[in-house]
Amino acid sequence: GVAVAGAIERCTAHALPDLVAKHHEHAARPEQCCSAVVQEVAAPAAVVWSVLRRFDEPQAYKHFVKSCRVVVGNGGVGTLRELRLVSGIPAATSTERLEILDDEHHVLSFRVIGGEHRLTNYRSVTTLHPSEPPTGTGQQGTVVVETYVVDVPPGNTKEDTRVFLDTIVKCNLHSLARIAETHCR
Ligand code: A9S
Repeated sequence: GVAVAGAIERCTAHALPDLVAKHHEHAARPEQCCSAVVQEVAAPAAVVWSVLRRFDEPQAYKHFVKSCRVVVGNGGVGTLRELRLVSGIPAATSTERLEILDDEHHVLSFRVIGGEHRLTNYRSVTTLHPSEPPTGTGQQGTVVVETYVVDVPPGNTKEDTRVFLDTIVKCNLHSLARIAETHCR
């Protein structure tokens, strides 16, 4: 899309290493919204990454996913997955493409390219950052940063869209944290 000067909203997670900060710069057009969610984890980045990087197994930590089938690829960039979602949410399926999988810098990005739901042009980027060990644990911690951009569905406001999607992303990252922390016990 064409960027309209002055009407562009930029979502940048601040205070990140330059190398990964650039991945979080989504330029949202006026009819889009973007946001950032941060989650602390009491487990080393390598452990968090081992769960996050499995593009073929999102149901390991995303509670809204009932099942996942890889339709193209082997888990690397370009892999396509088809999700079936749990009942009770306004969506049934989602087709998603892996855009970035950087094992060295701990960057993962995917895009929603189809499915029975109302999210058009959803793209998210997740990065991991080593942090101070949470007091008492003695082991390295991790800060997870996830940003996304999406079209605001017709009939919805930016604010509603952001509240809905932030809730889902927070749930996912909270669950990712609990699972990584369990791996370390
Ligand atoms: O899966 C994610 O990482 C993030 C989101 C926001 C997923 C959204 C979703 O899977 C539902 C939870 C089903 C909500 C899709 C693709 C559409 C929805 O409406």
